[in-house]
Amino acid sequence: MKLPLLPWALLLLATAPGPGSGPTAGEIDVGPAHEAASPAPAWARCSGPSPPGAQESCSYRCGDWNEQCSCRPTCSGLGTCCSDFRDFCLEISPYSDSMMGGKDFVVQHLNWFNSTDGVICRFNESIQTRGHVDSLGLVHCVSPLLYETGRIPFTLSMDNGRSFPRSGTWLAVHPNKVSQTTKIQLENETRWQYYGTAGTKGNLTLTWQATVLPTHFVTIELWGYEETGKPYSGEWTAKWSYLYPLATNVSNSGFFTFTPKPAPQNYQRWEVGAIRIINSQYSSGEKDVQALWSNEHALAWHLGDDFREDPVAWARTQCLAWEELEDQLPNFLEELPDCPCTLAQARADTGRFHTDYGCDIEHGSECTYHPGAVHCVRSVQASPRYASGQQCCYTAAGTQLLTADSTGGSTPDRGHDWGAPPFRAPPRVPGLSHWLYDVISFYHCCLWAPECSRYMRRRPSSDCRTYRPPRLGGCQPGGLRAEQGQGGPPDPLLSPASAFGDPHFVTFDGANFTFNGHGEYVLLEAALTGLSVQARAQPGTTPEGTQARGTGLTAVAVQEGNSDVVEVRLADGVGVLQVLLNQEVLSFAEQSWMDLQGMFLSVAAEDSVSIMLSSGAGLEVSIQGPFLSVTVLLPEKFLNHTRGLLGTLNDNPTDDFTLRSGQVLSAGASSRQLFQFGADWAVENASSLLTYDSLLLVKDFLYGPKHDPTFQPLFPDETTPNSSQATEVAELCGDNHFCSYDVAATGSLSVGNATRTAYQLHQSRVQSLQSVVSCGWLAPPLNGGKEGIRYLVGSTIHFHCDSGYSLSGAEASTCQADGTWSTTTPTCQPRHSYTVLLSIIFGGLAVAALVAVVYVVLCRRKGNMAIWGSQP
Ligand SMILES: [Ca+2]
Ligand SMILES: [Ca+2]
Repeated sequence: MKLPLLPWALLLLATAPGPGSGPTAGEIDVGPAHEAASPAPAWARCSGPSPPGAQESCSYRCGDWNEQCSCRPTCSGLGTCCSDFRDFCLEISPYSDSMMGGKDFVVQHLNWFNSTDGVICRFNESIQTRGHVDSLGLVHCVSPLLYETGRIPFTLSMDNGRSFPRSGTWLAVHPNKVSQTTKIQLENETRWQYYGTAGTKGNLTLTWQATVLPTHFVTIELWGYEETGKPYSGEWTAKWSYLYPLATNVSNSGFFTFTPKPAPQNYQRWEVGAIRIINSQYSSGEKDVQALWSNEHALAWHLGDDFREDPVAWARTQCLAWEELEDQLPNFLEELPDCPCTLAQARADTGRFHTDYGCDIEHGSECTYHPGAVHCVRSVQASPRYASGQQCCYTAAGTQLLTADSTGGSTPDRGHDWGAPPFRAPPRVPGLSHWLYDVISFYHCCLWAPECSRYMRRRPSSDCRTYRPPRLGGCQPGGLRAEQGQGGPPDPLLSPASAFGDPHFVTFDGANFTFNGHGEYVLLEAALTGLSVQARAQPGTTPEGTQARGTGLTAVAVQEGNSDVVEVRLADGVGVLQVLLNQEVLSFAEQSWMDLQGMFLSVAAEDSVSIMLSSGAGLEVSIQGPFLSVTVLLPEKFLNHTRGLLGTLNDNPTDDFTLRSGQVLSAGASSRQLFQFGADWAVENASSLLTYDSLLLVKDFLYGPKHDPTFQPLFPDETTPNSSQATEVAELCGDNHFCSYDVAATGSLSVGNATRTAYQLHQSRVQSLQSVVSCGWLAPPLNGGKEGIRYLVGSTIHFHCDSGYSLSGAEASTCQADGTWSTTTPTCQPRHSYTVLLSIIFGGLAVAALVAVVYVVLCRRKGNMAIWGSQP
C-alpha cells in the first residue's frame, strides 16, 4: 500500500510541518505511519486538482510548500523543489562576519544579466544596504552594522526597493570571533590602548589588506561606542557614532601611520571605539557601506590633554566615578550562578559553562588578565534579569582562583561578554556592553591607575557553595561488536567497517541497559521546559554486507519550548557529522559557534557538537566508531520532570524503565522486556523532530513504522559464553557487564576492551561531575595571613600573624563534610614591645614597596596583551 503512495509522499514530504514553525493555514499534516498504510489517508482524500492560485515559484515563498512544489530546505534531497528555488531562496558566500558590518557577500546561483536599477538588501525587515551586480553578473550585498549576533533574515530587491521576493540568512558574529586577518590591524596593539600614559608616545600605525577594498583611495575614520539613557530603563540605548576622520583620500596602500592628537573636546567622552576604512567615494561616516573595521579598543590615543598631563590621576578619577555609578546600579552579583568547584567540573559541565577564550587550557593557558590561572570558563547563559555573566578561573591544581586571594581571580561581568538574547539594547549588546561596564573600568582602575582593589571589590569571584553539578544520561555505542555470522565471528579490529556498536544506555539515575531497536525513539521528554530529545537507531552492516542484528544511533534531534530544532546526524554513514537547523544543513566552514533561537551551538574538530539550551540543559554528540555517542546533561531543576529512554530523574534507578502508560518494569527485567520498554518510546510522527529529506528516510521512517517490528535483535541469551575465556573475561571486564556481553557475543577480548573504554569515558565524566562540598572562602586574620586557597572538603587552611602579633585561636581550620569550617579564623593580638614599633615601620615600608611592585607588574602586563579577545 505504501509504495504506490510514494510520489504523494515525496510531494507531501515537504508538507511535514517544519519543526518550530508549526502547521500553518492550508497545510495538510502528514498522518502517523499507520494512517499512511490505511486505504485512504486523510491527506490523500484531499488530493485532486491543484487549488486555484497554486504557485510554482518560490518568489516570496521561501520555507513554504504547496501541492505543486516545495521551497523548503528539504526539497533538494527529495527532488521536490520549485524550479526557481535557488533564485529566490538564497545561498550566500561568505555567510557570516562581524556584527560591525561592512562585509561584501555574493549571492550564489543567481546570475543577473538583466538590467537593474538598484540592488537593495533589507536586513531584519528594517535596515537597508545597497548592493551591486558585478561584471560577471554576480549579485553582491553589504552586511549592516548590527547590535546583535545570530542569524539575521534578509530579503533582496533587484528593482531599487519596489519588491523583495528573494530571501536568505546572514550570520552576525561577536567581533572577537572573526578572523583577525579580515580586520584592520593596529600595529603594536597595546601602544594604542596605553598611548599617553607614561612612556607611550610617538607614532601609531595601522595596516589592512588593500585588496579587500576595490579602490585607490580610502578614508580612515574613528567611530565611538556609547550607551545612553538611564541604565536598566527602556530608554537605555546602544549607539555607534561616526566621530571624525583620521585621514581622507589617502592611498589604499594597506598602511597608514600618524601621530595621535587629542580629540576635539566634544569627542573626548568616547573612550571605547574602533577604526573604519571605506572607499573615499563615500562621504565620511556614511553608514553600511563596504568597510574594514579594527578591534574595539580603549581610545587612550585620542583622549584630551587632561589625560596626557596626568594619566594616573585622570584614570583614578574615572575609576572612582565608576565605583560611584556601580553603587547606584542594581546588584547583579546575587543573580549569577555559582561557579563549579573544580576545573574538572567546569570542563565537564558543558551545558552551562563554556571555555573563556582569554584563558584556555587547550590553547596554552595564556591567561593575561588572570595570572595564576590555567583555564577560565564563562556561564553560557546571561543572568535572566540583568544579562550579566559569570566567569570562573582555575589553577593548575584544579582549584578555583578567587579575587579575595589573588588579582588573577575570576571577575563576574555586569554585561556578559557574549551578550544576551534578544541583544540590541544595553546591557545585552555582545562584547560592547561588557566593554563599557567591565573592561574600560578595568583599564581605569587596574591598568592606568593603581586602584585595582576597587575594581576587584565590585567584581568579586563567586565561590561554589551553591553549585550543583548537572545529571548525566546518555547512549554510547558499545565496543565495535561484529555480528556473529555463518562461519564464526570475524575479527572486528581487522575489518572495522563491518563493525557496529550496540547502544548502551545509561539513565540519569545510573541504570544501564542495552537496547537494539531499529527506529526512532524518545530519549528524553521534560514538560518543565518543553525539552525533547529524540534519536534514530539503525542496524549496522555485517562483513557480508547484510543487515546486522544490532543497531546504533545515527541521528539525534533536540528542541526546547519554541527554540530552533537542531539535529546532529551521520552524513551518509561515513563518519562525518552533519548538523541541521530547522531541517537545513548548516555549514561550519566559517564559524564554529552559533547563537541560535533558544540555544547556542559549538562544533569542535568536526567530530563533536555541543548544544547549550537556555534551561542550562546540554547535549554532547560525537562520533564513536560507526555510530553516534550522545550525552545529555541536566541541571537539578529537572528532578522529577523527565521521562523516556533515559529514565525518570529522581535519584532512584529502580523506576527508570517506565513505559508511556506509567507502568514500571522491575529492575530485574529481562532483555526482551527491556526491548519492549524501548519500543514503547518510539517517536510519533506528529511530534517528530527528525528530518526526512531523502527517499530512504521517507520510506523507512516517515511512512515506515517508527519502531520496526520486523527487526530481530540479538539478545544476550542467544550468545554462548566461551568458558575457556572465563578467567580472561573476568580480568578484563570485572563487573562491567557490557564488556562481558560483548566478549560473549563476539568471542573477542579486544571488542570487550573497546566497550569497556567507551563505558569508562562515560564513567570518568560522571566522576568529574561528582558533587564536592565547599566551605566557602575563609578570611585571613587581621594583621596576619593564611596559607591555602582551596576551600573544599578536607582542605586545611593555616594561619599566621604578622610579626609583632601573636595568634589567639587555632592555627588551622579544615573544611568538614557538612560544609562548615572546623574552627573560625583566629585573631592576631599585638605583642607589646619595641618589635611592634619596628614592625610597623618596616611593615609600612614593605607595603609601599609591594604597592610599587604591583603597579610595575600591572604596567608590564600590558606588554603581554597580545590578544584583545582576552578580556577581564
Ligand atoms: Ca570578568
Ligand atoms: Ca529514576
